[in-house]
Amino acid sequence: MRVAIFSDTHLGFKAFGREQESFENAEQAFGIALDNKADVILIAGDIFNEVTPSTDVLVGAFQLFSKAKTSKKDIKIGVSSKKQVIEEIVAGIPIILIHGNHEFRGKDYTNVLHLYSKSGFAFYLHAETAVLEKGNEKLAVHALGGVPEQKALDALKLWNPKPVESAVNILLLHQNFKEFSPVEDEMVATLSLDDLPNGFDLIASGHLHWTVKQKLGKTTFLLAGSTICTQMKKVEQENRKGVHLFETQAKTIEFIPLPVQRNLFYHKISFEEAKPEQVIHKIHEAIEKDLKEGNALPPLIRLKLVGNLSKGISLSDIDLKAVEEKFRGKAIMSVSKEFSTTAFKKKIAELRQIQQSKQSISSIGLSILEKNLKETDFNDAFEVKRIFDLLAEDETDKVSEILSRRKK
Ligand SMILES: [Mn+2]
Repeated sequence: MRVAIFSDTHLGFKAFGREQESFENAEQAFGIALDNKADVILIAGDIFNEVTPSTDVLVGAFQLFSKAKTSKKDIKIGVSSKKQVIEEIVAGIPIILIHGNHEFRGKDYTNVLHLYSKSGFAFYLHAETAVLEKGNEKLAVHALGGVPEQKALDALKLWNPKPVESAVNILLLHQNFKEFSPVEDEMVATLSLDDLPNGFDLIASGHLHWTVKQKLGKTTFLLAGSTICTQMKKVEQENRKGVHLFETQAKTIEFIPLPVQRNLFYHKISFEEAKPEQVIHKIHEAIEKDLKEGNALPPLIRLKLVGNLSKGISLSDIDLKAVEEKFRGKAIMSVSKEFSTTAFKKKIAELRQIQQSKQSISSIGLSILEKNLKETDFNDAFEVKRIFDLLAEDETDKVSEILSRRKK
């Protein structure tokens, strides 16, 4: 059998005026699956961008799924879970779905994916196994929808899927993995590749929007990646969006990229005491270069600006309106200004110096006051230590009396 796998279509994603892109890309993905004569289509979660998609988006998904339903091919599929055993012959090419974190809802609510399984357009599985038969070949798809990351390890252990004997076995997930996460935090990932069960031919996960394929013993592990770029992560820059075709007999995976897709360019530009016009110039330069390399679709350009600005220049002095205007319709820009200000750096350095000299709290306070006064035109107008001690004792009336006496 030939299995088409893709993920994270995020139907209904519409940031930056890209309303049609999730559908255009998903349509290409279905096209690749059908043109290459896939026997089954697996989508590993985040099919929709919202928990409760708009009617337009729901109808759009019905249109997409119906392409597979009306494709001529009869395959036998049986779904078994603790709750039910369904055996049926489906018309067309079966689509198996799991929910992602974007569709995830608590027990008390019906998930949007139920709509497509109840109407016979797809099989929505959660902690269930579907067995597909074509001639005398068997394929078992074990599927677990996305669960909150801190519960993922427990959920997988509790479900404890076992490969079906005499079948090719695929495990489908929608989770993060410690190996692909820059931070160690159980809210971000509890699963590690070592926790994955043995005996499966292929373990494919959605959620992370880039593709990774690697061997775990005899098992092939696949991050399916998304069909649309929603976050402009650096790792997505060299990573094309597309469909994976898994051959169950040869156990090979072929990746077919979507023929039409936006380029993503990621830049981290660092500055040293920069003036606004220098920052703007660098941004122009980067975008012009990207546009030369691009294809017909306006590219996504992510600019991360770091370092520091020259003295007295603040973030609001970097006005990007003219740049945005110039490249409107030619590029989709996202700029993050992450400058650290010189003044702030100086303060940190001073505090560190004082802390290292291990002074008492009150003497630290006095030295900060003295330092700050030196930067004004105070010119030793009063006795600093005396005023400081009076303030420490809450003698504010006396302090204001001394200070106003000075003025006269
Ligand atoms: Mn996603």
